[in-house]
Amino acid sequence: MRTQVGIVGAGPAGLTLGRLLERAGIESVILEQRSREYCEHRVRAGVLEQGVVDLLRDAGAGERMDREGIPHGGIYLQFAGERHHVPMQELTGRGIMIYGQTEVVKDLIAARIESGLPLHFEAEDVSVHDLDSERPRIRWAGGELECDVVAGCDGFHGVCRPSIPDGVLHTFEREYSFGWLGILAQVAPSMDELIYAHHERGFALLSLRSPELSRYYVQVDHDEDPANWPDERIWEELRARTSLDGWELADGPILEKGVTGMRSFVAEPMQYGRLYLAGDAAHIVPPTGAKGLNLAVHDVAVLADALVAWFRDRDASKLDGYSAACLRRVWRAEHFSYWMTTMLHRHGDDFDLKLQLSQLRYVTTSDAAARSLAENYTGLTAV
Ligand code: RFL
Ligand code: PHB
Repeated sequence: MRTQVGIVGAGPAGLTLGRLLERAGIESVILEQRSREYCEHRVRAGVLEQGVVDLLRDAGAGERMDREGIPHGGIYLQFAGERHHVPMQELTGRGIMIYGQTEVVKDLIAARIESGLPLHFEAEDVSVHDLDSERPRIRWAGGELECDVVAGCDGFHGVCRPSIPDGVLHTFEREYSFGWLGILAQVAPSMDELIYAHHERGFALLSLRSPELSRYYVQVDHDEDPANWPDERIWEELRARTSLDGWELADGPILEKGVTGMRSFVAEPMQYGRLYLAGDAAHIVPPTGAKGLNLAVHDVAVLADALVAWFRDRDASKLDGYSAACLRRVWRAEHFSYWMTTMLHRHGDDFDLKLQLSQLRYVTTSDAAARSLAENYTGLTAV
């Protein structure tokens, strides 16, 4: 078997890349180790930047998103017993769309299957070879694929990044001592926009998936066992961290529960020979800035554009500059995510606490500071 672009991983990065290449008339094969069912139900991100919304629309994958997604023009920051609105749309002219990653993935899988293009689920023992040659190959239990280019879209724990020889990559990393316990609950969200709450008991985030489904998080230790959190304890803790006079969170049946650790990570460069890394395979951000999925889509937009120049015009300059072009946005998102994370979570000592409160006060009283948060959150147009 051979193809132009062999794509490892059917997450947002791999599926979006496949779609963009299809629109440009470039062949690809996607290999995914998990089942379709698993990929479509892995609960993760929920916030799409304006630019990602536009890109999905342009790629012909935005129809259901436009019907069922919920546009938001702002967020709330809550601290010291006060809730402040950050009017992002007003400050920047841009907003966000609430539409689950699970739904983006379902739409892209359905579009690919409708186009009759190759997408192999449950591909076992995937490995990549001859990356520094002109004919890199992907092998798996079901066969071998000869490619012009391999796209490593296989997430943080994938096989592509570790296949790059020692000494090529420079990695940058920060681990955090805390994580998030996240729940998906069958209850109408109690708020009209997301609430990021700073509290002495720890951070809480109130988000949603639809008018009937809420997605809530509380800060816990990074290795916390979800078994320590019966439903009643979760609701009590969410209430303790988010209640205000005259406002209380409504509860309902919990459908899903899980703990996620947090990490910042970047591998540079994001390419080696004919292998190009995209999304979580190359970088991780803590989820507080809602940037992970958005960065993954931005990477593959840059990669698709570079591949078009190369396949159509034999112009390699954009492919050669792929990593540098992506890393500017990646590092901006790394800083923003780190900043949001350290501003909002309980960590450090009383000095840290005082700095957090001062920063939160500044962001909610200065237009300039609020605009800076808003333009990063909704997605910078020029980085
Ligand atoms: P993915 O989604 O991890 O997809 C990688 C795919 O590769 C497959 N794979 C392999 N396939 C073949 N062979 C192998 N050896 C393979 N190894 C792995 C995997 O099965 C998988 O299908 O990476 P991708 O495409 O780069 O997408 C990245 C995003 O998924 C991630 O950044 C976001 O979910 C992060 N994130 C958020 N991002 C946002 O933009 N906004 C948010 O609101 C947001 N909230 C979140 C988040 C991540 C979270 N968790 C669970 C980490 C909230 C949470 C709780
Ligand atoms: C989510 O809805 O899952 C979500 C929203 C905002 C974040 C992270 C996760 O910052």
